[in-house]
Amino acid sequence: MGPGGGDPDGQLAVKPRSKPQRPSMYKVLLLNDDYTPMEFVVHVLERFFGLRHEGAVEIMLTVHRRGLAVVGVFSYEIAETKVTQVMDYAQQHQHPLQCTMEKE
Ligand code: TYC
Repeated sequence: MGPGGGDPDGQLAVKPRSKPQRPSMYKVLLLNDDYTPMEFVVHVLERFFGLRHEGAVEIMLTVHRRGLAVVGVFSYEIAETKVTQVMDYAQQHQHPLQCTMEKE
């Protein structure tokens, strides 16, 4: 390519896509179960999602009552990291807590 970054010879193999797209965002969801202690879930929300205690209690109770809740919305990489951190931590403590992600 020339200094202007164009393609004067028309030799690029692939045409540029129509428009640059924003990266997709992903919801991180926490799922209810009958065995994970409420305090553990609150601790997870504080530790990995930076929630204040009151906010963590509120989300935990939403999950407990409704079956699941969105904990946050992140880029793919961050969402994946959060899910892995929560799942590993729950497993270390032998709780069946489940955390998943879903494209927004
Ligand atoms: N239902 C659990 C209990 O009664 C508490 C709980 C809340 C578990 C949220 C998981 O994601 C969860 N001990």
